[in-house]
Amino acid sequence: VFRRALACAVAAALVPAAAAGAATTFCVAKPSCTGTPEQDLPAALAAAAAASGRDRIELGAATIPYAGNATDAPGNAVDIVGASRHDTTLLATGLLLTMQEPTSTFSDARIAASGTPAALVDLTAGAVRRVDVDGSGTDAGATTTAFRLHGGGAVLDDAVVAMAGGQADTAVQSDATAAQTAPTVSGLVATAATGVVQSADGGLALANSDVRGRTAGVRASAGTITVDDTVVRATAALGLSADAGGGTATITARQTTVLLASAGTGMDAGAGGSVTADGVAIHGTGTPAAVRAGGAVTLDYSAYPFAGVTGVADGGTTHHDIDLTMTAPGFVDETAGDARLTAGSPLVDAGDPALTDGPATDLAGLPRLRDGNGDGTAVRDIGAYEYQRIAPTIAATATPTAAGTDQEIAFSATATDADPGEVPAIAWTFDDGATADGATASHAFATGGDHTATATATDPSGLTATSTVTVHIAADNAPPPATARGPSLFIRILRAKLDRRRTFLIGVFCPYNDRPRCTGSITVKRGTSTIARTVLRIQAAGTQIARLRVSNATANLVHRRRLLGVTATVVARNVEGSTTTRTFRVTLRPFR
Ligand SMILES: [Ca+2]
Ligand SMILES: [Ca+2]
Repeated sequence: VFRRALACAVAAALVPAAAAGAATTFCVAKPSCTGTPEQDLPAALAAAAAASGRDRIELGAATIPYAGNATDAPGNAVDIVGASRHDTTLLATGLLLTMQEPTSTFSDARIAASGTPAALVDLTAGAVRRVDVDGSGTDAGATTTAFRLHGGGAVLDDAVVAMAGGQADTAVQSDATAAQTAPTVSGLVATAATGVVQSADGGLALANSDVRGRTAGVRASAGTITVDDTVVRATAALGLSADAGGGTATITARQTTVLLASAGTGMDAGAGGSVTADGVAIHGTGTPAAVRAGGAVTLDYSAYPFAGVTGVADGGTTHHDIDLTMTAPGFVDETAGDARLTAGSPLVDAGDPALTDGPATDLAGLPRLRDGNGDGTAVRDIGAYEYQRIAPTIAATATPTAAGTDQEIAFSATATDADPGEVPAIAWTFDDGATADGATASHAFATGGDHTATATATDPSGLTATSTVTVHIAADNAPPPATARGPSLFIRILRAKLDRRRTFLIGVFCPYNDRPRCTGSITVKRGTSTIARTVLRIQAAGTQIARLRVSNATANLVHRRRLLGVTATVVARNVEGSTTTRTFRVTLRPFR
């Protein structure tokens, strides 16, 4: 609290000094802007440099022509803000923006490159967020670097960089030196000849990214790159490669997944290069790790096919590694490039149990340190994604929720699961002891009162959820309410218990508005066999008590079984000839 109060006091003290020329807004290609219109980005940055205090440059939802490099010099604090990465396009045939002021920002725009630019954004300092690069329009032979990072703690966050195919281009290059603060790159989705490269003796931190390199995904030719919670895609290419050619170059990868295809190489170390893997999964068609002369690869708490490793002194045998030679990694959909983990994956909870620091979230932004196997201890998984082991949810319904005894009720349940690819199994239990499997079930209760049906969802990790629905069963064997187009009949089962003459009684009321009469029949069936039938001839606003007689054989069956479910169908016409048909269940009971 004291530090915060002090910071506020310092900020308050600074305001009067900056207020003289504070917060001027300049606008490029934005007619609705309330600030000062400027011709292009270089002119806007020059105007901001002439205005004291922190300024803002707003870029409109437009395609803005290239007007040469714009430089944000140290001391010129500015926020360059576009409409969005989809709405503001900056064209660039050469270097677009040089940022040197540590507190300046550039956000929410897209850069469309053409020609043969050497680089597009050059960051000595400052932060770039939500700025995409489309390099597909560059000329053949272009060696464009989308983002060039130096020291000063430059930040690149949430960028989608797609460079042209077949060229020697680079998404992100850092040449920070050991004396400078390491730049950080996160949320990068990159496709280029080289995805991310460190080329001086400083450091670079890469996290939460998805990098596809046509030649190499992540490469250190000097210095050190740390890679966390990242997917590297190596199709006929190198995934993580360190090769200093004289000095030293180091890559330390943690909780990273390398997907190989077309004879790619997951981890590669040449002269002076060392690659250290802790919690790294490597799988696909190719070589998981290869060491050339003067290089070193170290693997621990990692998973890869042991048989494919070449030149690693203690490959797989002495550390806590998992052999994927004969075991699948259990990705959600490896063919589609989805390396999230499923419940049965051997990578779940197979990371370093002693590792309790590091990033709090995985590549999907979900929590690290989850107890994925349910043994009570939360341990990091191997790879970029953490299996979450989230319980399913379920909601059950019944149609109808009120019915007569022995009337079939349709039960339905919808189960969901937040873990990718998990489809919970559904099972039903009814309070009369009956059971059923599947999302839907049909069941009739034989006795009146409230009854329950419970649906249970079970996911592949064994976690469950239940939902119970209550239905009311009318004890008097009453049929369901009417849905009529013909006469609005009222029907009541007056007596379902057989008498000595083997009869039972159903009352049918024909209402006044169907005058002068209703005519029709009642047919009672057991299965498809008719066991009783009588005709209806009811004067308007009158009731007929229909007496239905069953055979001796049926009466004996009722006597033996004590309860016999049958189906009664009432068909009644009014004088206009409109017909109402009503079918309902009747449970016959024996005389004795
Ligand atoms: Ca875990
Ligand atoms: Ca689940």
